[in-house]
Parts: sequence; structure tokens; C-alpha cells
Amino acid sequence: AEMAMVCLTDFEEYAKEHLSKATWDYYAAGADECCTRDDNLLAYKRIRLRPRILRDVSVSDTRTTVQGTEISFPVGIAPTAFHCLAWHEGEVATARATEALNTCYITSTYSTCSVEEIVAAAPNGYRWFQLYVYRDRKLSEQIVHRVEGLGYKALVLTVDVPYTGKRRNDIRNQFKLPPHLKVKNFDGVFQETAGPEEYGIPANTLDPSISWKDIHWLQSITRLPVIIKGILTKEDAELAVEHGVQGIIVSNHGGRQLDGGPASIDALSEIVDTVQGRIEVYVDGGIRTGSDVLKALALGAKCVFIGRPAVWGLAYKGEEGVREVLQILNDEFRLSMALSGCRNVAEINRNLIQFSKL
Ligand code: HOC
Repeated sequence: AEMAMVCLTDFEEYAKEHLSKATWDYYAAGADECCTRDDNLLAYKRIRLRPRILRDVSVSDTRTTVQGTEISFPVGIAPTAFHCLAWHEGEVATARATEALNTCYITSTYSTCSVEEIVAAAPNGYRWFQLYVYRDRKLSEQIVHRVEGLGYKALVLTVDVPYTGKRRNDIRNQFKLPPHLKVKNFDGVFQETAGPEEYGIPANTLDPSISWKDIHWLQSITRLPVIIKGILTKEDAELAVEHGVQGIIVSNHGGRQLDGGPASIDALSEIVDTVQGRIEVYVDGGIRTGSDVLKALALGAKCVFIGRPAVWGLAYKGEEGVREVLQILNDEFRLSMALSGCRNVAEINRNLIQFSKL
């Protein structure tokens, strides 16, 4: 009999059983001892809520906006690489699922479908593009112009990968993208580059010398809003605002980069306090239930993003699996809202958090 999927960890179990060991290890990876990866989840479990009662929750509305665009609920898909490893249609399936659920899909630079294929598969989807800065700025510039032309609505600059974190199992497995899959957005560019590789793509292509001045460079070549992903401190949040970015994703890259950094939900408050509503703040890492979403919003996130759970959904049933993951989170979030006395996302605020227990 088919397994009934009740919660996100059911998809995790399925993915672990059905993906190849190397693929599973790649997605599951954290850096070094995986302290930060694991704390991303544990930190949510430490937070306690202060539910309000008798507030007529017979009708509830989970809609919100990000960068001025309405989405059906405050959960989007974080960028993760190589979706064709999890499901043969790859990012095309992810794009269709997010279009169907009317939420935001941040497409990874390291997609195994091209941005053109993704847009063609889900022409009405709301999408942002995750970007790296390459030593060869022309590479970054070309992809920026491409995604702008395709109707992507924001650029999400990932700033926490001057070098790739040390993920032990990937080293042991000598993990690399299998030859039948390609980083399609750089077809004909990367493939022709000889030299050392990392994950089957040319190594040393990302520029470890990037600094705040590159934010201005990026703004000078695009009309799209720039969102910085990978901020964990109030100091950097202030610099981000000063540099005129339109959003911050509080993120530790799923614990795959610096091990020992804070859980992203633990870093959120100081950033929200610093930003004081000047730009939108989002968070990713460790969201597994609807009450996690509620907690993140109560602490000031405008929206959350899920990475690994979307990949597990893909591994389960492609588009349908990602839809199920999103639908379960939507249902759980709606229920948690109602059980805490919130009828819409505007009613979710810090009073919901029991700070004495933190
Ligand atoms: C060649 C560099 O986001 C991950 C990716 C990191 C990509 C860096 C690849 O696996 O976390």
C-alpha cells in the first residue's frame, strides 16, 4: 500500500530510502560536525508560543506579500542545487508545483534545467533567481540579463560561499554531478572549462574576494531588486540596508558552510530589530512544521523558505511531491494560526513568543 504522507519528515524518510547514498548524503550534508545544521531544527523546538483563545478563528487567511507580490502563504522554496538528481524532471517539476500553490520559487544558479525550460514549464510562476558572483563577472552579468528578460522578479545574491564548506561525506563519496546531468544555465560555458572540479563543475569559479562594493556593481547592471542571502548578524544587516538592498534572507546555508554559526531562527531577532521595517527580512533553515512557520513570522520574518523538504518532495513524486510538501505546510500553518488565535498573518506578532523560555 502507498505510504500516507502526514508530515515533512515522512518525505525525508522516503527520500533517504530511495535516493542513492551519494545523492542523499549531498542533500543531507552539513559542514564539519553538523552542529549548525542540526541546531537549525533544534532552535525551533526550543521556542514556546503564547496562544490566545476565544478569538473567532472560524475563517483564516494565510495570504501575504513578498516584495509587493501576493503569495498564498508565507512559505517559498529556497534555492537548492541539482534537482534532476532527485527527480528526472528536476527544477521543471519544482517550478510547476510552486506555480500551482502560488508561492515564490528561488531558482538555484546550479539548476539542472535551464532557466528558459523552467519558465516555459510554469509561465505564470512567481520566481526569484539565486546568484553567485563569479571571478569572471561577465558570467554573472550574462545570467542576470537572461533571468531579467525571462521575468524573474528579484536577484537573491548568496554571500556565504567564498569557498565551499567542508562536507565530510561528499569528500568520502567523491560526490559529483553524474555525466548525464549538466548545470544547464552554464551549458557550453562550464562544460568547456578544463581544470580542477568541485561537484563536477569547475572549481575556483566563485570569487572569494567579493565585498560590499560588489553589491553596487550588481545594482549597476540590473533593474531587479537585490536580496542578500546569508546574513546572520545585526552589523551586516545594517550594512545591507545602507547598501540599498531590498531584502535579507537570514540563512546559514542549511548549515553547509560555517559550522558553529547560529541557528538561523536564533539570528533572526537581532536582524529584524536592526532593520526596523526598512526592508523585508526572510529566514530559511530548519522549518519542518507549520508552527515553525508561525514562530518565524512571530519573530519578524515576512516569509520563510524551505530547502531540503522540497527536494524530499521531488524524490517522492516530482511535482506532486513538492505540492504535497507545500500543502502539508500550508495546512499545518493554518491550523497553528487558528490554535494560537490568529486569523491572518497581520495578527502574528512577537506577543506570540514566550521569551522567558528562550
Ligand atoms: C562549485 C561550488 O549551494 C550547496 C551549494 C554550494 C554550491 C557551491 C558549488 O551544496 O550548498
